[in-house]
Amino acid sequence: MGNKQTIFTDEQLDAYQDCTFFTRKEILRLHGRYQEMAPNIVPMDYTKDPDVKLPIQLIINMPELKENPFKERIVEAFSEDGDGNLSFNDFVDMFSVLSEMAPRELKAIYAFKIYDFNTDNFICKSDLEKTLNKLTREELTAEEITLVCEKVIEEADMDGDGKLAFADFENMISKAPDFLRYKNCLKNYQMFFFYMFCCSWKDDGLAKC
Ligand SMILES: [Ca+2]
Ligand SMILES: [Ca+2]
Repeated sequence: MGNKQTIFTDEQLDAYQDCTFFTRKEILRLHGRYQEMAPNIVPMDYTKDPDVKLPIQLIINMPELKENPFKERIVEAFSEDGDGNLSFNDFVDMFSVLSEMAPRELKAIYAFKIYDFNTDNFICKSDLEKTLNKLTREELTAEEITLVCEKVIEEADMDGDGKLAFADFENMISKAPDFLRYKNCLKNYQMFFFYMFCCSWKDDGLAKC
């Protein structure tokens, strides 16, 4: 008695453990971080599943995301309401996918969502241009960006419809296992793809949470 946590029921913690890569202790720690961002909104008692969401502006200022050029897209990809607001469940899912324990296949699914800026389930030329502009912090000229994007689509588009479905994207990533050796080689378009993929995830959430 006395030191038993009362934030979640045992069943809730078991469910979080089953659906994420976290231990009970890590879930409680994440609740602490979620709560401290907005102590007036987030209750200490989650046993009755309170309907609480934190706005994207609070989340993107977390140290794990602050420097990431895709921070808004990352948060939006995990926001169930689609507006970028995160419930505690969304918040836990996001950190779980960002963690080192999450398999590459799962990260790939979310990376695809992140780069699909206009959310039409394809990565098209305009999505790639936005991605490349963010990655290179606008160091490339418009012509260079267009050239790289055309090359990437040409190489990765297996069914020839001019845009990349998830299968194209996944295939491209799987062809580039030695990414680290080629990190700075933007001329190698396959590597560029994997570079894109890794860039969103390079700050692993769990280590710092
Ligand atoms: Ca798209
Ligand atoms: Ca295609």
